[in-house]
Amino acid sequence: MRQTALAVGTLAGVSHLPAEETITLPFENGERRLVKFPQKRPLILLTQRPPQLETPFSVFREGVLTPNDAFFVRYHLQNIPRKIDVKTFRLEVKGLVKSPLALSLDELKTQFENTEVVAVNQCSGNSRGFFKPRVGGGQLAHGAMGNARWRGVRLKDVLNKAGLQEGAKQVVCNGLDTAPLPQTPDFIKALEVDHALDGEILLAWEMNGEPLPLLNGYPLRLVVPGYFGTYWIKHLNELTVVKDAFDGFFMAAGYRIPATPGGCIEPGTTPASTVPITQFTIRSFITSHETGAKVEKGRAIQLSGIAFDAGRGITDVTVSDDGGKTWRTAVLGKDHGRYSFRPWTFDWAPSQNGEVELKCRATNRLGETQPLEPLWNPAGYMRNVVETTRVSVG
Ligand SMILES: Nc1nc2c(c(=O)[nH]1)N[C@H]1C(S)=C(S)[C@@H](COP(=O)(O)O)O[C@H]1N2
Ligand SMILES: [Mo]
Repeated sequence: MRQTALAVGTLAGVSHLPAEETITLPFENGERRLVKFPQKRPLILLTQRPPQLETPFSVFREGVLTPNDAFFVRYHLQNIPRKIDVKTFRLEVKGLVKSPLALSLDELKTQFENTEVVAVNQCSGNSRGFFKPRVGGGQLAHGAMGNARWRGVRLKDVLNKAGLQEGAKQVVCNGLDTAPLPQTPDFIKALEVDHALDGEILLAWEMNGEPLPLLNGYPLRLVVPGYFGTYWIKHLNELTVVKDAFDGFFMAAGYRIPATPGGCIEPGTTPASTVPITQFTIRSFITSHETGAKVEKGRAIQLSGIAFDAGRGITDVTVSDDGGKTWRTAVLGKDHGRYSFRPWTFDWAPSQNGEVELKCRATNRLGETQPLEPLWNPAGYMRNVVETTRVSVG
């Protein structure tokens, strides 16, 4: 199947829904508008220019894969591509390589083995709106994550075709979006060469069986399983192999966490030193019910949800219906691969009237689990505390 240039419309085509189309997120000042962008259903608006859209949490009830039209959108720079012609699009591979490449999408698809992975893409700041004390940055609820089946080729195969030269240290990854002003840093990320060659990272053109939506990186993006979204460069058109650690703004200043074992520090303090953020911490969510839901006393129902980690493998999810005093084991659902959301279910018959605190907690193959009390860092990254869903039984 040959892809033609995608008619995406322009961002001038954004339609604003009537003002009553709002959603209230479960933290202070959580009132948000829902806005419809091209190829997207109405999503929670964070910013218009650049587009930053959050997935309404109810979407995670629809299934283990997040639909493309509901998948969250994160950009940093105002100049995002509005229309891309795949006929002229090239991925350049340059720098410390033996033979520089400029590959069309067709060449990528036909010259390298195609492969797929189901993997979670999650923004470092997912759930930032729950941080106490509050931190600056997009006040996100839990919808800056999504799980999709990505199809593409291995970054490793493309780098090996170019041939790395002696002394290669990092692969610097850049996309078509640019900064509005010369003094604004471009959004560029770097991967360690060992990571880039480990065979897990994909250059993907397809998401859930369809070409990537424009706002999720059409025509090509990096998929870095187990790593925070910041590395998943969209509209990827440049890979530059370098011999020194890349020191662009988004590696040297942005997307860094305290250099402490869990990347966290005492709330309200400043870290002594920082390191770039890397892999996901383990998380789980109840998706069948949201805070405010009403359930019937004595009537058996099923709670369901998702768990994920950096790819170690979820081994266990437990559920509490008494605010964390006692825990019982949930049943794990189909395994879509170690980087995917892992669904789980739990049969429950609420036995007491009134408000009930439901919680779930995941554990992985390494024995890592979620903290019962929230951790904190100044950028509001990597939240993974056991979450609470308050339902009323009556
Ligand atoms: N070109 C480009 N790629 C990018 C970004 C960006 O600003 N520009 N943001 C990154 C960040 S921080 C995240 S969380 C993910 C979000 O992916 P999505 O918009 O497809 O959900 O894209 C990443 N890739
Ligand atoms: Mo992000």
